[in-house]
Amino acid sequence: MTFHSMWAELLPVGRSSASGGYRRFAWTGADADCRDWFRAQAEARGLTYEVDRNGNQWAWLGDPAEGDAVVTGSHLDSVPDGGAFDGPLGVVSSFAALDELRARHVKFTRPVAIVNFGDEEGARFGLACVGSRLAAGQLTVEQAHRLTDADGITLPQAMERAGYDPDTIGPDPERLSRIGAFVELHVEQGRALDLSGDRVGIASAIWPHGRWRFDFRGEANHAGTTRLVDRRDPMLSYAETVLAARREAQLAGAVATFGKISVEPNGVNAIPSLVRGWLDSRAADQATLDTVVTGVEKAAREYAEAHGVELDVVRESFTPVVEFEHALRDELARILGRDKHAGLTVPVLGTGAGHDAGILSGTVPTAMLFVRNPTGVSHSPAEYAAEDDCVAGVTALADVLEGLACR
Ligand code: HGY
Ligand code: MN
Ligand code: MN
Ligand code: MN
Repeated sequence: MTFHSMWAELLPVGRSSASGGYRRFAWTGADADCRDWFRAQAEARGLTYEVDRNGNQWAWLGDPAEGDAVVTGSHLDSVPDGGAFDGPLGVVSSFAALDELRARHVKFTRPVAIVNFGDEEGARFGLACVGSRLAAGQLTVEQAHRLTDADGITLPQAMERAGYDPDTIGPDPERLSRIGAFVELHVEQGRALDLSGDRVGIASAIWPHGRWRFDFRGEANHAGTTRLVDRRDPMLSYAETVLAARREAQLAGAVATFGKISVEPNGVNAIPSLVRGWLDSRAADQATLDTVVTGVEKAAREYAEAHGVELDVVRESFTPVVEFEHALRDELARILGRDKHAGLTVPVLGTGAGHDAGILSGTVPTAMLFVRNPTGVSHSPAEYAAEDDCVAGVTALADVLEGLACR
């Protein structure tokens, strides 16, 4: 199957006809369809298919027990109204790269695997990279059991309903110890490659990032009859906090976003009793991120007090800075530097986006390839990469796999 035909097959899965965006949330029907697709791709190629204890899917060429495997892959789930590329580009390119290597008649000297990590985006349960975090022991079983979606369904319940055994979840050091190198190909989520005029780049680092939940609690009351001075309106302190986040991020050269909010009772003619907003903040280094989040929280407390509102701030997740392994990165640069399609020097770039590769990097030598995104737009239906660039990404990934697994 060509890149194009695999891409076309996956394209309609979980796509909203209203927005054109994707809603492939972990352990839902759309996710199951993506997983079926992955399994079919593995089986069509005669690869050994397996699902690990955390629900991540693997397709093996060669014997995993040999160890020192070269693994590639990404994720198939999406954010709410996400684009087609974030995640799937890496998985589809992995299968296409393997096909290309087989067409080159290379001789593999190490086992190779393709992986689809479950619940990378955290759109349903609020925590990103659940599958890789569990495997790497960066999320405990107890924490995983407490993850709950907007309908009150817990992660184990959702897994069970999707036909997976939730009792097996937990650290998977044995499986990770078989991996000698993990390379994740991903659409770029910025415009660095477009600006440098390159189709493919190599990742240097991932910014530290996290999610914080701000609960502003006030008093529900009638929107028509309650005098302004008598109100304890949490929406006001929330709104001021959004502005403070922008200010703090701008001052620090970081980013801060309130992209999700829930309001109770959520009535057009009621002053809210609760406004819950989620802050996503990221910066190039830890100290800067701390400054931003501390600044936002301090401002939020002042606004809350001014409006007679109570505030709780909970850090829901945090991922420290990731510096990808230099030796593997240099190896990728050496391999790709030989190729005309990627130019003589391959750009090396950092990113503010989280990835399973970042989670694994503490345990396994890990690297990433980025494919040009001409607008830089991501986490939106407008996310795009040109087919020529995707095909260049496949060739680059095939070259990397050949360089690593066929020496
Ligand atoms: O960066 C993120 O928000 C997610 O991990 N993809
Ligand atoms: Mn994403
Ligand atoms: Mn992604
Ligand atoms: Mn009334």
